Amino acid sequence: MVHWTAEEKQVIASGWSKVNVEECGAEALARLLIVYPWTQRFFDNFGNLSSPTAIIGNPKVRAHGKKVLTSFGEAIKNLDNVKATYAKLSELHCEKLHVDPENFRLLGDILIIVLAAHFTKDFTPSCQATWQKLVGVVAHALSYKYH
Ligand code: HEG
Repeated sequence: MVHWTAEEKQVIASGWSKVNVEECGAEALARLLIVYPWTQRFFDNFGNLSSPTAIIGNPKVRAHGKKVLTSFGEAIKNLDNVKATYAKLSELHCEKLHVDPENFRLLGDILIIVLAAHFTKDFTPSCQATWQKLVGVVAHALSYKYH
């Protein structure tokens, strides 16, 4: 099981309290779709994704980004139990959505970039390491039910 120190828990709790889930979620998903355009194939029912401007202004991208980051918040509420928290979601992404788990890692790295930009001077190297660990744990938990 993953162990979290009191300091790591503190970094995550205080960082997360400053996150605007709607804004950061929308930004992270839009960046994923722009920087790694092949990820657009999972969202073929989202309408116009034909340019960065279209992606950033797409209300379905915004809504889904918020949904994903809200769900990320569930991992934060259940740090000692992320695998169980995401068991159903892992099954869904594997069996129904067929999302390659590599994409969880890509989104995690993008999320760190988005968070770092929002935290600015508070984003110390040890803070970075803690968020890197968290996105790794989330990606691992979401990949858990893949076979
Ligand atoms: Mg996934 C649906 C969470 C990464 C593609 N994703 C969902 C849903 C949640 C979620 C909560 C709604 C589930 C439901 O309707 O019951 N996703 C989630 C998390 C993360 C993630 C927490 C990583 C941090 N998702 C992810 C990635 C892709 C992806 C990287 C693809 C590149 N998700 C995806 C798709 C759907 C969901 C295609 C269905 C969207 C729809 O049609 O509404």
